[in-house]
Amino acid sequence: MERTYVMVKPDGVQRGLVGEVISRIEKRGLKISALRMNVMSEDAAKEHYKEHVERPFFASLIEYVVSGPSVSMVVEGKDAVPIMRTINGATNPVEALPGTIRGDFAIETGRNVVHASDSVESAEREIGIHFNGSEVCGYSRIDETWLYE
Ligand code: IDP
Ligand code: MG
Repeated sequence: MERTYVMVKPDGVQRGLVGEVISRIEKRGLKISALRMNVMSEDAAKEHYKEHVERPFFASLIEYVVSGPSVSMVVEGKDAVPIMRTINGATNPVEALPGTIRGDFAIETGRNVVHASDSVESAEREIGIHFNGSEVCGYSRIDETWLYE
């Protein structure tokens, strides 16, 4: 099983899309093993996006992601990392296919509603920034025997 870090960004919270995002994750069959709403600290945001520190959009990205409450999740399942990236759609919503979150609900890259880790290594790093081990619940979904062969 893989784990990934998923965030409904502040625009997604303000636009009432938390339930929509969670619903897509749950219906796909992925397991939510941690869930929290908070205003991300600037330190956590800078650590989270540190690969982009040299990019021209870094300051506005940090400002955006700490601008209001966001919802953080740990999402688990077989191939959870690539499946969540596919659920979210392309970074630039112009290129995101209909049926993806960004393809259905976003217009601009700088307001693209959701985040999901881009690799297993990034996922473990990001989960470590945003959650304590004790906040992550280990349990089985009752439908797992019907999700996995
Ligand atoms: P990802 O979120 O699909 O992994 P990244 O390239 O890692 O995409 O970029 C992280 C986030 O930074 C994007 O989701 C978006 O919010 C923001 N971002 C990336 N490129 C731009 C840009 O050119 N302008 C404004 N914001 C950007
Ligand atoms: Mg990324």
